[in-house]
Amino acid sequence: MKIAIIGAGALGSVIGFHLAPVISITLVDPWAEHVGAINATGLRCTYNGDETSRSIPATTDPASVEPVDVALVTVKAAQTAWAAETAAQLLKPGGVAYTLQNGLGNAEVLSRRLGTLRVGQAVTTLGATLLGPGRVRLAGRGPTTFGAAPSLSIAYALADTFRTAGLPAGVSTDLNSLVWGKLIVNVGINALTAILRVPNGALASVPAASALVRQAVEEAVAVARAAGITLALADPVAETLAVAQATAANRSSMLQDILRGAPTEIDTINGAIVREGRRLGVPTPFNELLCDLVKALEATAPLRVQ
Ligand code: KPL
Repeated sequence: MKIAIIGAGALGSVIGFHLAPVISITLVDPWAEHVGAINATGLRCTYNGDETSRSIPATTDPASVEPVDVALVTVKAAQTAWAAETAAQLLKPGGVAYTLQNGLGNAEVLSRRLGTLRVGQAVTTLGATLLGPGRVRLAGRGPTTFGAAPSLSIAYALADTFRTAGLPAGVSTDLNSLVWGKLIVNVGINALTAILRVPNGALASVPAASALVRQAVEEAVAVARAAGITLALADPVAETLAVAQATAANRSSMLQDILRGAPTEIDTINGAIVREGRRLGVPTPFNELLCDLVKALEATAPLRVQ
C-alpha cells in the first residue's frame, strides 16, 4: 500500500514520522520552507525532550508523486478544497482519501470532488505541535479510529499499519458518535482557549472558565441529540474538562492559529454546531457568540496590542 499525507502540519508530520519506517509514504504540503527543511535534514520530532530525525520524502508538487492507494488528509479546514484537488491528482482509480481533520464538513468537501465512495473519515487524538520548518513536537500518542466506510479492508489495513508504526489505532462501524464526541470536546476547548489566550488546563482549573465550557458543550449536546447522534461520551461536560486537564500544558490548535495570525477552524467546530442547530431548530446563542468573537479575533489580528 502506498500512502500520501496531504498536509504536513503538526498532525500530518507526526503521522508521517511514525509511518515512514514501515510503509511507502510521501508528505505533500504547499509550504516550501517546511518541505525544503524535511528534504535537507530529515523531519525532526521531539518527544519528552528527546529529538529524533528521520528521512521522509516530502514535496510541494503532487505531480511528482507516484499514484497512491490512500491519501490521509490532515490539512486545516481552510485548505480542504486544495486537499481535494490534490487527492484527485494523487489517488489511483480505486484509491481512498481519509480525512483526519477536526470538526464537521470536511468529508463533504472531499466527497464533492472525489465522490462519497472514495472518502473515509477517521478520528484521532494524537497530540502534536509544529515548532517550525522541519520540526514537530509529539505531545501524546492518543488513539486513531478509522471509519469502516467506504472500505473495511482499507480501514483495517490502515489501523494495522498505524499499530505497526507504534500508533494506537482501531476501526469503528459507528464513527459518527466518535466524530461528534471529538467535535464536542473541540467546541468546549478550542474557541475559549483562543479567546482567553490560555493553555487548555486553565479551562479545567478556573471555575469561571469551566462554566463557559459547560455552556458551549451543553448547547452542542442538545444539537447532537436533535440530530439523533448516540454520543460516545457519558458526561460530555466532565469529559471535555478531563481532556482540558489531561492536555493542561497544550495550546489548543485554535489558540495556535490565532497566535500565528492564521485562519482558524471555527466554522467547522462551533460554526458547525450553529448551522446544525439552525437546521434542527435548536438554539445555540453561546456558540454563535464564540464564533463572532473568534472571527473578530481573526479580523483584528493586524491591529493587536502586544
Ligand atoms: O484537539 C484539540 C485541539 O487543540 O484541536 C484538543 C483536544 C483541544 C487538544 O488541544
